[in-house]
Amino acid sequence: MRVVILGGDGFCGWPTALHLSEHGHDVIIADSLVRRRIDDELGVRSLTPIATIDERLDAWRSESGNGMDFVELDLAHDYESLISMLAAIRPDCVVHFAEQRAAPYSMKTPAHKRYTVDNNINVTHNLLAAVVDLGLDIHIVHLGTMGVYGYESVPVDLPEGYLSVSYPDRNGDLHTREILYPTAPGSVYHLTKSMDQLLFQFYARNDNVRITDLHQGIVWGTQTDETRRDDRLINRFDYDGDYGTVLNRFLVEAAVGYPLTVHGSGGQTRAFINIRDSVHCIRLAVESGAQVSGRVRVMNQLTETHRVRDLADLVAATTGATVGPVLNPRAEADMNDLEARNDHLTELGLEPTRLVSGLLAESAEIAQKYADRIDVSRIPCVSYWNGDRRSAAQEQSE
Ligand code: NAD
Ligand code: USQ
Repeated sequence: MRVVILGGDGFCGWPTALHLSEHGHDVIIADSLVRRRIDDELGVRSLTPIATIDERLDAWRSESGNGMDFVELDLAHDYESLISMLAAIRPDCVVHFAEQRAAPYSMKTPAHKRYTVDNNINVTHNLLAAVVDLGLDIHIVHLGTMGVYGYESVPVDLPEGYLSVSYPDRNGDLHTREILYPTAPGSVYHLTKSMDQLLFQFYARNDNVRITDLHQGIVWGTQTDETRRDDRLINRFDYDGDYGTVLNRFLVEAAVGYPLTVHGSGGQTRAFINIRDSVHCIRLAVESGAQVSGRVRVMNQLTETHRVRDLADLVAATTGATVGPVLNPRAEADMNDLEARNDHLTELGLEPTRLVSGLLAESAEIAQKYADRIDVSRIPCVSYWNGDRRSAAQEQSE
């Protein structure tokens, strides 16, 4: 298939581009490289030394014999170039990763909130409008998040996108219908993913656009079979207080002897998936596009759920690190349970890689290998969800 990857220079997009190319697909990457500029804004760099996009593409060409084209464009603001690109390529599938994806970054200041909404909603809507504008019959695969469901403990396994609801009419007769699962986003970033869902629902109904929305959990790890093949193909690894996600942060913290930063009680339960499973799931979604028609196909993309403090204990046991709870900068429940269905991807062939698989040790080794690139001053998370959280942090430091 001919596949355009929006955001194909990022943490999930780059290994996915390589994986799809390795599996015989003709891949074109579109990216504004804004994520690299955000590193500059924050004064941080990936733990792993990532090559420039040109070096990455050259390395893949010489390593695999497969070329991938690259188009640099701001998908949120350059609609005409998006139209020209899609009209010229006429892809079978577009995989959409191109959003500002860090919850702490989205909560830093009003400017960061506004950037996140402007960027994420515009990219998604520009893509949908362009597909209809050009009359393309293509499949869109979007990377959404498990966070759209929220983290209230519920007595059921979270379904895949839809909830069956029964309600009485004025005569007392019950009616049942399926609705989008009510969203409960925990950050401005997660809010944009909730809004994306409505855009998808509208365009699927109104214009028969074929869409798969992957509700992905927290991705951990860094390398895949393809990114390991040459140092210039190495994937990025974020560990700073804005972009680093919890398990990868704990591994980096362990590598430099920094107490593992468990937020609050650590009773938060979240969904996880290794980067290798993530790229495999996206390939399964792309290759099963013919199954999608009518309403948006929603698939939960996770392999396991864990409590944050259990992860800290696991990393401590694997590496000898200490655990050092910090005041939670986020406004979130201290404790929640979480179970979710992932039947769609399991039926398509997902074989889950569990945390106990040995890959945790591999990721810990990568953190150790590049420990001299770690700037410990960038580890604390100093993005506060609201005034109360900021005041609590200030009081504690006085
Ligand atoms: P990332 O920030 O590493 O990559 C995003 C890429 O999109 C970057 O290369 C960036 O330059 C590009 N981009 C952003 N806005 C753009 C624009 N306006 N025009 C062109 N390019 C633009 O993020 P990631 O971790 O690879 O996440 C990719 C997607 O997967 C996101 O939508 C995210 O919400 C979702 N996701 C990520 C995780 C995770 O743990 N990393 C988990 C669940 C879902
Ligand atoms: N946490 C800690 N210590 C840390 C960092 C985080 O205890 O040092 C806690 C947070 O308070 C939160 C949990 O760990 O309770 C998860 O935080 P995270 O930063 O690992 O993940 P999150 O902010 O939810 O975002 C990440 C990705 C996002 C994706 C989401 C999937 O950045 O793009 O959508 O995971 S999900 O969590 O399923 O919504």
